[in-house]
Amino acid sequence: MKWIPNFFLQVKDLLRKGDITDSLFENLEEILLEADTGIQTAEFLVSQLKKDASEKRLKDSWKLMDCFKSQLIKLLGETPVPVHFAEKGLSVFLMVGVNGSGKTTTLGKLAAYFKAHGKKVFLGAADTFRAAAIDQLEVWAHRTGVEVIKHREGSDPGAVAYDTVKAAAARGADIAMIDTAGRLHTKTNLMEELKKIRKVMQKEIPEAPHETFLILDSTTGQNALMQSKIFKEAVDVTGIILTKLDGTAKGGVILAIRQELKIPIKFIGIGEKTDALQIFDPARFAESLLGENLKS
Ligand SMILES: Nc1nc2c(ncn2[C@@H]2O[C@H](COP(=O)(O)OP(=O)(O)OP(=O)(O)O)[C@@H](O)[C@H]2O)c(=O)[nH]1
Ligand SMILES: [Mg+2]
Repeated sequence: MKWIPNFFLQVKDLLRKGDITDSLFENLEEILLEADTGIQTAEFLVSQLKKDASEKRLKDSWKLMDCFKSQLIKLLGETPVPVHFAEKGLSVFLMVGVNGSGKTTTLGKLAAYFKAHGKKVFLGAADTFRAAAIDQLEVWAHRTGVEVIKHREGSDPGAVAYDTVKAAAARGADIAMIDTAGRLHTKTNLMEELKKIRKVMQKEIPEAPHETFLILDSTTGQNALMQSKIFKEAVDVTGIILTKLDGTAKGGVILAIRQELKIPIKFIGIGEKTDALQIFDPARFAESLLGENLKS
């Protein structure tokens, strides 16, 4: 599945033909801001391009495309950051994020992805906030042919996480993935609840969770960035999964996250279907910018 961020197309259009002028740089900055890269990142990118243009004495705007691409790669890092697995035995992945960000859907897609790579996967329905959340996870488990551990609606999420890890380990699974609620029905703080889930699973596997994935909805733009800061402080996020990049012009948030938080983006979600998940590969992402012949 090929996905090209909206703002890439806009940048491409802008640089397609014409001279390098001040207003070109102004327009470029505007596109980046609209795409939610944040002021810091937009200004940084534009100033780098201005520098490149004057150092290389460029005249035609399309020649800036290569510079833009290499700046993107510099900003995002050259290679994908791989998923961290346990050295041996069970790897535990915790999914966190505000409600509606795409935790359960992403967990379903990941289950399919890992299963296709020969892994035995268990899912834990630790979003006990509502019965529908448990049902939704079961649908994904059924669809992908993996096991799910659940308790009743309203039960203790920590207990579900513990049982999932324990059952998965006992049955020789490779991966246990724990779904969590985006909000709570009790007065307990969401962050406290997540800390508790982590602590409880560590009774069974001290290194768990091997990954804490923060699921962010890219359509919320700069808001996603704010959320990351809160989650990062509370639960030691190890990787970000950015969802709903299909059909949003806000893809620039990818750049802001990398620049401001220094947490790697490990996967991106580009649709609701099982296969609409990609490993985030910075070089390929930047490459998609140059996918078409610019001079034509
Ligand atoms: N277009 C698109 N939709 C997505 C993507 N990921 C998730 N969704 C949709 O977003 C909605 C919310 O997804 P969920 O997975 O239920 O989100 P959640 O974080 O588990 O939500 P809560 O359980 O309420 O906290 C659903 O309608 C999903 O189909 C994506 O990459 N692209
Ligand atoms: Mg959910």
